[in-house]
Amino acid sequence: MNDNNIQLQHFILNQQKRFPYAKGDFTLLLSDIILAGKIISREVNKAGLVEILGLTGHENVQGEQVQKLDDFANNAFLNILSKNESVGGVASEEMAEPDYFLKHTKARYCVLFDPLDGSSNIDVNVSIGTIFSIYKLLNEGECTEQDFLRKGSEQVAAGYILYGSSTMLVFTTGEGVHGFTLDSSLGEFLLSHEGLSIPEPSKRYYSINEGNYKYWNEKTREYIDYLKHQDKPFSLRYIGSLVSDFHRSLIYGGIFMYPLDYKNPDKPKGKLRLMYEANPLAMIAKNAGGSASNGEKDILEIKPSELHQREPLYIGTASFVNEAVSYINGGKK
Ligand code: P6P
Repeated sequence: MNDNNIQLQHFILNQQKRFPYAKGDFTLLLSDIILAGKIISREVNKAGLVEILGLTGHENVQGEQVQKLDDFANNAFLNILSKNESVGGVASEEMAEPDYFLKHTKARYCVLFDPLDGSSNIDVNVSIGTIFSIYKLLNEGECTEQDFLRKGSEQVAAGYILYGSSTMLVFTTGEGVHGFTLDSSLGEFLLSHEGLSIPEPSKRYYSINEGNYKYWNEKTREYIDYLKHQDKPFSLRYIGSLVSDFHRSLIYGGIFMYPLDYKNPDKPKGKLRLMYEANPLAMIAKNAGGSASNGEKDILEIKPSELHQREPLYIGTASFVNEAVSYINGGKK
């Protein structure tokens, strides 16, 4: 464990000193995302109490409207980032189109986020998460759709906030991957995992929804069967909440897979979103020595054609990802 007295903001400022061009607005942007995470964490942690505390689920004792957690999380980001003049616009899983902050004529960044991924799991007290991705604007001061349709390799920062047994923020700016744990008594994220690296684990985990087995193509089915018939088989771990399944793969090693599914044989598709799920997690995986693929190419090298584009995802320990992708593309074991 690390020295837990390093606050997240101090850590970011220390990192910023290495970027002479940094004007502090990037640090302020990360601080705003942290604030949104704290606000969402507070709401997520009391979600189960809606009934118990006599909160109607529509209007609480303070007469405030109790929003669906997805909407609440999305609004938390919008309310905070729309006041940050370095942000030219945001895109969200919860919004069909980006929100452009036209008055921010000196903006330098745009932000994409999944405000509360896996939120249906909150009803059964399973961890859920926020995922975010930050790009520098192509032209300072103006934000257009093209600023959002970027390869993941152009991200300047990416991260997630995991609302679990503790609230953790994990992020990278390309200078390693670092984890911070929220000390709710202080209201501060404190450094708990400096310099995370995805291990090549001796105990090998794979993470996939086996319930989709009949919807996979033959090579995918063969590969999963192969994993189960090793002398030393993999162990299956599947939470059904992307941030949790990825976080375990980051800490313990292993591979998370969401293959193409052929429910519609004429139109096979992935489920997970490229821009605000796969790309940010792929940036983290890469900076932690792992990798991420859509089964054909590096996730970070996919040029998106639309904002809410879905992709298959293979992410985690590099050797496991490489083996899986090679096998499902006809490579021999
Ligand atoms: P399935 C949650 O709804 C989510 O978007 C991700 O968090 C998770 O990885 C995936 O869907 C689970 O999908 O089809 O296994 O229920």
